Amino acid sequence: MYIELVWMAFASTAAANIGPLPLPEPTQLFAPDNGLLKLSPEPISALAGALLPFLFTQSGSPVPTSAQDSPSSQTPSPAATSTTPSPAATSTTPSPAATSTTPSPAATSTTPSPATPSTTPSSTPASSSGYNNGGPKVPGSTPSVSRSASRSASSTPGGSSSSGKTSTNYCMGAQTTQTPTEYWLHAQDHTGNGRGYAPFVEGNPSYPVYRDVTAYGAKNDGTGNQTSAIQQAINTDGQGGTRESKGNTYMPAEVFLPGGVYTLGSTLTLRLGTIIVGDPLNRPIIKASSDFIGSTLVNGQDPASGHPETVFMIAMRNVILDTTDIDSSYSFTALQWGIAQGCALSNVEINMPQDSVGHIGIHLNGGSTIAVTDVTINGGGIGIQNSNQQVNFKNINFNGCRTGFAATGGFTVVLQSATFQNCGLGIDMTKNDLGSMVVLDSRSTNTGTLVKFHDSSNDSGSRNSQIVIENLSSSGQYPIAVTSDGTTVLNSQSYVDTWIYGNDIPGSYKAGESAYTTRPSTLLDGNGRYFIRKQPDYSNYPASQVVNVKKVSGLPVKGDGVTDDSTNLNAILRQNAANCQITYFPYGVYILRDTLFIPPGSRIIGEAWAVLSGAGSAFTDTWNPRAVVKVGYPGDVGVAEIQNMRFTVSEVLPGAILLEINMAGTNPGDVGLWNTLTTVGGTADTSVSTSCINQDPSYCMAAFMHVHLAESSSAYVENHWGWTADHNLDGGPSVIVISSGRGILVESTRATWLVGTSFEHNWLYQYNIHSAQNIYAGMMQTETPYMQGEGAIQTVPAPWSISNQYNDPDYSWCSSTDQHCRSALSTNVDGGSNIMLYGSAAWAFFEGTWNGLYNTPCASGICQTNMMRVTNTTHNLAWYSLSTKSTDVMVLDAHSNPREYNNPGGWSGMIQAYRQFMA
Ligand SMILES: *[C@@H]1O[C@H](CO)[C@@H](O)[C@H](O)[C@H]1NC(C)=O
Ligand SMILES: *[C@@H]1O[C@H](CO)[C@@H](O)[C@H](O)[C@H]1NC(C)=O
Ligand SMILES: *[C@@H]1O[C@H](CO)[C@@H](O)[C@H](O)[C@H]1NC(C)=O
Ligand SMILES: CC(=O)N[C@H]1CO[C@H](CO)[C@@H](O)[C@@H]1O
Repeated sequence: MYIELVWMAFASTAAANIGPLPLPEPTQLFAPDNGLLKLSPEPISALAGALLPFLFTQSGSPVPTSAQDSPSSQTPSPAATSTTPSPAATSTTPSPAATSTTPSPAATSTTPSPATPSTTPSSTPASSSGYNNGGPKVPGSTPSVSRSASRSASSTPGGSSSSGKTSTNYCMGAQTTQTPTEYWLHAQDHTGNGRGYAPFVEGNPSYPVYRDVTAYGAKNDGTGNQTSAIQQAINTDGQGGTRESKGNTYMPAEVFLPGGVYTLGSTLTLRLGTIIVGDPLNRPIIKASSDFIGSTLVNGQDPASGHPETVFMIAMRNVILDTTDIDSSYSFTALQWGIAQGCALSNVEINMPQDSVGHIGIHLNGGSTIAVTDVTINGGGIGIQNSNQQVNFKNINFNGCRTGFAATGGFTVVLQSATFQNCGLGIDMTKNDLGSMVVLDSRSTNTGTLVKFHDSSNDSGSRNSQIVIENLSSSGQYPIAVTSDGTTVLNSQSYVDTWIYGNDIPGSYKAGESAYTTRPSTLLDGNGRYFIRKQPDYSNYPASQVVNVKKVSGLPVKGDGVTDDSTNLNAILRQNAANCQITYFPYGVYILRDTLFIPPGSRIIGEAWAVLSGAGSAFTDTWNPRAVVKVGYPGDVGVAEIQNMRFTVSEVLPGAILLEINMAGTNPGDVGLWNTLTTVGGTADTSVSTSCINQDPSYCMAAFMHVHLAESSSAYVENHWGWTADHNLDGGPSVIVISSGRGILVESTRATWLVGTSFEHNWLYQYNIHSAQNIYAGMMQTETPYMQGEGAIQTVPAPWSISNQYNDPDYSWCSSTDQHCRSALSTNVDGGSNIMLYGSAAWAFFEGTWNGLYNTPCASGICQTNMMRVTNTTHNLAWYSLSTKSTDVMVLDAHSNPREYNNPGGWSGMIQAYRQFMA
């Protein structure tokens, strides 16, 4: 009660302070970014590998970002640089233009520029199938005899129905309208047999996965200084020691904050493998005291990992960060979030002083994370300052920030469903340190210029700061786009369909061109935006509706990394679906020797990325691959929500499909994944991490495929990392050579949303979008396996075989010995229609054999011949912001085959609008 009153008081003050005019535009007030980023850009995981041998022995090169390390840490430092451009600024950020390995091109005049086909609006709806059209749901427009159906029959788990379809659809729609007084997670058994159990923590069977900060003495009444108590809850190993510098995956900590106000007097530092969870019924406020020592409230970038690109497995959700008691002129950061893949930030609010010049809400100080979702930022000098390599920001609300989003580095950003209200400036790209920005489905109200940016149209060499704006609505008083010198290049207007500033294919660089994008209606919500859905927290369910899989009588489940839990878990999932109950997986490594079938009516939530791990002979036959986890049978319609889970293999399993989704929902998002991972090797819980040391990848064909979105599926996937490991996160050999067959196969025709996903180091491709229809994807990040290309021991497809059943690209366009050509495609778009892709970040770094040192870039500067491919006349393919590194042909499409050479920007090549197949 007290808390709410405090916040309401603040909110009304805030409202009173905001006049009809937007804040004045700031002058430059960027905080200097991490000095490490002065280095020429490194591969995402490179620094990880380089540092790994030292991970447990203090690397000696901690990132100098924590407040304690700063010389001015004894008192908050005034924002000396806030009213003048910071001289250091330009030299401390990476230059995306550092493409010294690419030939220096002559602009884009060498590309043909045929008439652009898509500059007129289409008056017909793009799609006639799907959710927005009413009537019974039919599986797309393809013939009803489905390949996936026949294929799936052969991979039916022994213990489950063998029919092609689940007979009953359970638990449709919303389940409860109650408002419980206690969050169900808090009410779980956290000390008895039902608690999370980390089987790979040696010698500590009572290691506490779950920590309630109040049990460590933290007070939530706004008094005192709670930093040390909460830090202790994060740090403790449960037996008097610390988790600090103890790796990523075997010692997870889910740290729960009940509602209330936690006042901190110094920086709280998260550790690898830490999940901060606030009570969503009463989001806890983490508040900087007025006498705070330091300049960062919460540091998510564990200093022990050395570089932001190696900060894996950190998450924070359901919290409010508050810096309103810190002088608004001081340089102060609410959240330092220089982190990597496998991390999550969701349902977070940040409150900063109004009219601030020095406060930053979230500072993504480097790193390589994929998604930041559902964040509201009030006040402050800068809402988000970003130099992360590639990020999908989704549903971000900037209210009264002097600058909403400040780009200080990185290569590509998708800003989806952002709102700017009462801000001085929406997006600042004047530093020219960001390659590309897509502003999608966003709204600007009473905000100054939406985007101020460096005009790279006449730059020689790399052209950065490229922009696409699509589906923007604006309250209209202020210009939409203005260049650094103040020239308005897109006037104020209430609506922008599509506007392009950057490399355009077919054609050449467009210095501001209006265009139209035809969106399939089935992908849209009621407001004409691409459908999005917030991660469910089940806060309206009483604890009695939540079933802990380790507490079901008669169906014992261990999660101990040894016992086969598949039979009992299958029974529990069937039972929970039938009873409309939520399935809670306390942390554990749940071994599956048979397929785990997730039936319609399932709601599954893990603690700290609970692990489902395939094992044994069911998954060894590469000619008859089987799903380790299978969501529905082809044709099933229902609810299947899955979150905070990791899917993996506990040994080399060439016939394992980690996750197969066949189910669709009645409504968009009924089948959804939030904050999930598929991993193959690299973690403490699998023998793949220790056994795969032969340089010949045929010795370690560790999984058939990460994820299959089958033809009848319709899924919403937010923040998923599909990683075939290039290094070990938690000890083991320093060189591992793992070959997983495939990343994600997307064959869905009904509607698919991929909001911030990544697939790395898979052998035949990262994304294969085959005969698919109605696909939305925002930010698809990939890396090519490090042991392909020139000098590779195995040449694609070897050691794998092309599977016609799974519609593999067959590389028949390459000569049989051309290893540069026979390197994994980042994204293969094969036929299909209505494929809407926003933000690809496709990186290649190494070739030949893998030395684990990250120090030998591809000899010619070009690792592979083709990065993307489009074939079989895809209809209405819109591909905005396509970034590649160290490839020759960016898109092999048999039309213009655009090359990096002609489209320099970003890490090496960038196409801001690829509209070759839009119709
Ligand atoms: C808050 O506590 C931390 C940890 O004990 C301490 O380092 C810091 O100085 C305290 N802050 C203030 C303002 O006293
Ligand atoms: C870029 O060059 C073109 C052609 O020389 C010229 O017309 C245009 O004004 C230049 N733009 C800027 C921003 O200098
Ligand atoms: C694409 O074209 C190839 C070669 O023409 C053909 O074998 C394949 O079946 C086609 N795929 C689709 C999805 O039509
Ligand atoms: C945020 C925004 O501008 N949304 C628009 C997207 O486009 C549809 C029409 O296709 C508009 O109705 C929305 O307002």
